[in-house]
Amino acid sequence: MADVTRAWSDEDMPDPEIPLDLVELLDLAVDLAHGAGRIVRDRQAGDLAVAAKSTPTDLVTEADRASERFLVEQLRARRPGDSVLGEEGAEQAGSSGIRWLLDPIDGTINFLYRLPQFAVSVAAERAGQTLVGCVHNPVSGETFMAVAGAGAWLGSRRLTAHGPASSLEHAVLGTGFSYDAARRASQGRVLAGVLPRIANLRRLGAASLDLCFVAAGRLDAYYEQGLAPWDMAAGLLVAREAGAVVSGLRGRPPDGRIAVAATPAVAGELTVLLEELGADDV
Ligand code: LIP
Repeated sequence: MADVTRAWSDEDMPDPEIPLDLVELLDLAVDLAHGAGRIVRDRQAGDLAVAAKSTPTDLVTEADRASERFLVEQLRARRPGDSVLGEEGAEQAGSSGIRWLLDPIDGTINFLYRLPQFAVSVAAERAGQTLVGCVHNPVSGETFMAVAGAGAWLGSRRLTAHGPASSLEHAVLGTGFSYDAARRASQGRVLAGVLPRIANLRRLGAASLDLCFVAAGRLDAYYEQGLAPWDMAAGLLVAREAGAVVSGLRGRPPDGRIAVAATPAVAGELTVLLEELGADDV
């Protein structure tokens, strides 16, 4: 069992009022993400069976499935009363009130192309509120973590979302695109309106890591339409707990329509621009 308390060095130790059950949930999330990360890294070395899902370009590999099998088996053994929802089809009802959202490989296309930008994303929620989240990149070894109301960390470093930009025109922004061609065309139209208003764009290929990069000050902002709960739950909590402004548009929370995370310095301008461009209607 990973000992996440080591992830928080003494001076960064969060408020001792944090309920032990949240510490235990995070400890488990980190352990699960590291375990699945080892499986994913080992499978990448071999030949991979690949299949298409919603569209010919929405791919799943047997490494995605092996990672999800591991996560579900571990949860069944260690928290049999919890519910589970996983990208590759895992769905298990429970009575504890806790639900785990699992993305066994977020950034599957990067994984297939051996681009070292993919992650195992694990989050636990209660009544729709994310309690803990962990995003682990098995290639870089980086582990992003957060506890609701207590903060966000990269390893033992406490995170605060303060990218360099003081305004949108200086911002480096991340985004992503759908596996559906027609939706990508609409996303492209929105992006055409965004590009002249920002400094630069990054399409890194894994929503969970993109959100954590806003938390770590590696991006000033990120938005994407059409994300699933397992893509964004853990990363949104990391961004929010690092002090990023996390939202949808028009006063809505982040959801499958659109999820936005931005530093306080650029959030207001970006939200107005995305609303003007109808970014939540693609
Ligand atoms: C991916 C997201 C990415 C998005 C892709 C896809 P997957 O998740 O992380 O941000 O642009 O369309 O949804 O499919 O690799 O788990």
